[in-house]
Amino acid sequence: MKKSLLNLVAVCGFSLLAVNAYAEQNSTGMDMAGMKMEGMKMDKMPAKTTSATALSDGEVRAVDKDNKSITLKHGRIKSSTVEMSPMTMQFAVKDKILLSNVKAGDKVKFTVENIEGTATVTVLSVQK
Ligand SMILES: [Cu+2]
Repeated sequence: MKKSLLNLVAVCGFSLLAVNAYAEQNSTGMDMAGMKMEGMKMDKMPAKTTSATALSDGEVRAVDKDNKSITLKHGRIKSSTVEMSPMTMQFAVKDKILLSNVKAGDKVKFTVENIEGTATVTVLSVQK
């Protein structure tokens, strides 16, 4: 019993990586045709695959362009690699250019991914 559960987890993990890689190349995202689904419960999949590109809400508290970081009061985060409850914290920013149009007080939509162990903002857009 336990062993088959472990196998299932391993298969799911690998499949998610494959889907993410595919999505980045094509942006069609949900093409599951090539995946082997036997022995896998479908209700395990939707939450993770659909959240891969989901944006989180945040409010900017501070911007530090020199250190490529931003402090956000953020809502719930659920990206493909990061899950977090609402809090205020500092994030690394993948590219300095993301900070060029943003300032403290702005409302933003953003995505955070785990890049080499650091929660890093990869997408950031200011809400008007
Ligand atoms: Cu947080």
